[in-house]
Amino acid sequence: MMAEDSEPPEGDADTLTKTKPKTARPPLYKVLLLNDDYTPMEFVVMVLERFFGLNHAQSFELMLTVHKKGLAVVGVFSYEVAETKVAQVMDFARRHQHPLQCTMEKE
Ligand code: TYC
Repeated sequence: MMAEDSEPPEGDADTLTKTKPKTARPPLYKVLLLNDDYTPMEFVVMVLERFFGLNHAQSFELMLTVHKKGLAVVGVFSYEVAETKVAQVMDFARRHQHPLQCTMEKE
């Protein structure tokens, strides 16, 4: 067994051991919209347009995905932005007396 075999190739040692200065990225959070049997489709489309900046066609398509699949990720944000979006959706749904549910989870 030759000791050299387990050594880094000559000249590359520096590259292989140098620690790259890391810029810590803040964790991201997925905002999920859940399907239910009562919230009107048009209301969900309005929510997606209003709080997630999607156009009507995008909102309609995403609403249908939630309707068919049971839930979908409607956006990915920093913790604070995700928390705000969830609160805005939940408050808007509650004020209109719809049972629409919105949650967040770490990506
Ligand atoms: N399933 C609802 C209906 O048939 C529509 C709906 C879509 C509700 C998406 C919630 O997140 C939702 N009226």
